[in-house]
Amino acid sequence: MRRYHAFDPPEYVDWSPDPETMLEFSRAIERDPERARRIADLTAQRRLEIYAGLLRFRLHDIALKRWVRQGVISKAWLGTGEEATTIGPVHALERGGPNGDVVGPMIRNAGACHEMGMPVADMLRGYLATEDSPNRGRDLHVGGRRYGIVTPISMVGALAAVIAGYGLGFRKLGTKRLALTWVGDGATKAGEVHEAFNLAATQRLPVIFIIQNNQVALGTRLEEHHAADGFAELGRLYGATGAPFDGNNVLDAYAATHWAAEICRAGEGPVFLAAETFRMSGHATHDEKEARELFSEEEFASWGRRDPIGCYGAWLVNGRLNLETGAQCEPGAATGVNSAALEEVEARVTEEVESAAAEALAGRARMPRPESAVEGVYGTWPESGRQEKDRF
Ligand SMILES: Cc1ncc(C[n+]2csc(CCOP(=O)(O)OP(=O)(O)O)c2C)c(N)n1
Ligand SMILES: [Mg+2]
Repeated sequence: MRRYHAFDPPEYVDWSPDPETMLEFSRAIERDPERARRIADLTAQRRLEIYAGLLRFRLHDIALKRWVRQGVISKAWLGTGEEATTIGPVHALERGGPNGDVVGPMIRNAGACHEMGMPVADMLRGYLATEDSPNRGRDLHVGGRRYGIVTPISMVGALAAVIAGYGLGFRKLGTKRLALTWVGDGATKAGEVHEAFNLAATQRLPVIFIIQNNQVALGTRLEEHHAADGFAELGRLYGATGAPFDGNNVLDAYAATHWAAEICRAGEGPVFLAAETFRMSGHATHDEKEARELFSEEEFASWGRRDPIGCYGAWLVNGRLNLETGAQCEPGAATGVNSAALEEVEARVTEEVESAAAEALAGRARMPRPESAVEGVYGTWPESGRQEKDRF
């Protein structure tokens, strides 16, 4: 992927595949035969779609960061370095719009929105708070039922209970649909998250909870708010199924979620997946300096070597699959062809995100009418004219 010196984490600016890290990447996807089988089944096209998803997420974040620098918006919450924890799982779901699986993304999981089908322009409009933004300027958290995305609110932990509710609804309706959300390491400490976990476990709901351990909650390091050894045991402690995955390895994330979805659809949910990853920037764009002081240079360097886009791209380029023909080959034999395939994807996604940013900015002058703040809320529903399809 092209580097953006002004926006990328410094560790990525000069990134090249580290042999030891790439070995770990391969081991992670070969370790479990169940997961290895699911990855082997991914066609060349689906592998490229996953790559496009990772790029779209990072480029969306870069577009926001550029707007912050230009003074268009005051700050932005980014998922830099954590993209695989969002993109892999979404690609393992049945994405059927209003009739498919449902996701509840937190702000760190913005990439789930575009991979569920929401146009990037709409996501960016959410930040601009314009009249044409998905929630008409109310909040930068966006979603849409037509895409199967529950619009989050900023209170961390609240979504876990809503997603358990979706699971209960799907069960009662007798569908095979499932609901998935991400719970940050910090958010696991919110009381309602425990209630959601317990309800889902006791009712065996079709829900996947991904504990996204990025080692930090705002300015608090993991060990200051969490005394246990990680989150891998969490599912078992609630009497449910659980497993860890490598949060920087998009294929491991995909395979673990694909496996979990099967369990949920068989009526044996919920599944708790524990992802280990790292926040390569600040909590948002305002505290990058403080975030750099919270962890050592070595910690940033070590996680930087595991950049999810760099690693997956390098794995694809030197892999056993010719991405143009879909044919198996000797590792590295299709290097040139595969590089060209990735470059083509990147050119397309870059153009998509750049056009989306321009499109969103074009609506900047149209801010919502102040009176509209009381429309479309409980007290005035449904007189405000919103359609049933927009309702959550
Ligand atoms: C109930 C609640 N308390 C506090 C906050 C302020 N806050 C926003 S994000 C955050 C940290 C969340 O940490 P974590 O769950 O690990 O998610 P991360 O930001 O690391 O992705 C806090 C304390 C909030 N939004 N909601
Ligand atoms: Mg965190």
